[in-house]
Amino acid sequence: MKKNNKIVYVAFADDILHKGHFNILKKASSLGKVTVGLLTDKAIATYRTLPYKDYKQRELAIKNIKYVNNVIEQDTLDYSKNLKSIKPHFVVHGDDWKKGIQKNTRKNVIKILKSWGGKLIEIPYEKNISHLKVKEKIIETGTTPDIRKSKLKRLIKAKKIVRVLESHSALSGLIIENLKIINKSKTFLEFDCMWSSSLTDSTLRGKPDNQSVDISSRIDGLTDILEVTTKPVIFDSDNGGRIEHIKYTVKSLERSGVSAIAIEDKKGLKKNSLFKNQKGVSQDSIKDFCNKIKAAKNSRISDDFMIIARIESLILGKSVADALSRANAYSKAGADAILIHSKKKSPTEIFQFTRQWVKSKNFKPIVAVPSTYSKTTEKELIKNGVKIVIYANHLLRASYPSMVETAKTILLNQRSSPIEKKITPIKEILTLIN
Ligand code: SPV
Ligand code: MG
Repeated sequence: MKKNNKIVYVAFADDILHKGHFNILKKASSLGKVTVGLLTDKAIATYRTLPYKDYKQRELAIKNIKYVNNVIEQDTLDYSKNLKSIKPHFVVHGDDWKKGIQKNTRKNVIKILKSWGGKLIEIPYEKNISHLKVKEKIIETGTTPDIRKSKLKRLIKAKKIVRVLESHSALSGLIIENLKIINKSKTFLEFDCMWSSSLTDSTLRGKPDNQSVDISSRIDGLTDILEVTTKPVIFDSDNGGRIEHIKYTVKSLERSGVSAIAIEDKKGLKKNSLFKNQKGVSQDSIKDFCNKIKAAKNSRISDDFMIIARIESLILGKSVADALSRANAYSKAGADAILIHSKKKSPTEIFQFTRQWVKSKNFKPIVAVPSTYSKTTEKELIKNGVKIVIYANHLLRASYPSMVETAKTILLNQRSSPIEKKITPIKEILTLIN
């Protein structure tokens, strides 16, 4: 067979292209006709953070490279399906995957290619440019509000469950942005998104969680977080305030690049939902709350911005049936997702709700906040139909005992050296913020 009739396969995930990528594609094209298997968001989410650009934008860029003849979807990190379907003579890849999370993928590619005499060609990876360095640059440069905003919908499509952690400060935002773990079973783990919590925003300012901290101060605080991160944000707006003001809140949030607003169906002076005593707190009527949802929906500029309707029926001792009838109504009014809250230690009532809600013709993705039923695993949440899990207050709660212990230790010892081993070295702090 002439060189040009040979089939060459290259899998691709990145969006910020550099010399290393072009070296691979050039080599591939010198061997024959190049088909690029472009990894979908779903495939990428299994081993690293979603790229900056979505599939369609990445496809457009790759299709227009002169070394590429054809682009097809690769929907898993594993190459098997595409390789078996196009039976390439060659697969070309950088040699950087010999180690790390793609090690087994590589072994499998070699094994499959062997069954029809295909070969893996590896190119020495461009050492000066790596994906991580590119990612660092992106954080340094920042992201755009539109790109950040669209990420939540992409994550909902790409992931089994979207993992959200509370951020109340730029520093806590940086932890969420940077923490990446590969566990013992070689699964890539990270938080996908941040929760801007009314409870922790209030606690940070030493005020009760009853809207004493106004929306403007909360958005100011959020700006600090947005300045040093690229991950999406869900904003807890309590009950969204007066219907007349909702459009300004939605517009401010959307302009900042927030992906979703959560609005709860309570009225009057609010109390935190986890307070045992909910006396004096009442739930909005279905009709009035649907009008609020419609007002929020009509104020958003792009479809990427999501309205999350939060149902407080179970918090207020009402039935699962009440919650379900509200979910149906809120969904029809335009809610893009339903947050069902509970303050029970067990997830029983939440799962009674979710198991019925997934069957509804008005179904929208489910958000859960397992603060009290914290023994429940993500696996159980996924099994019961939950799409977004919010760990709503944990970073703030973690910092408090540590600050108290440090203050006490200095006071008791009248010097600071006894606490030094337990707190972050100054050098590490300086590296973090430089
Ligand atoms: C928050 O984090 O502010 C919430 C969740 O609204 S909860 O505290 O459970 O009400
Ligand atoms: Mg709240």
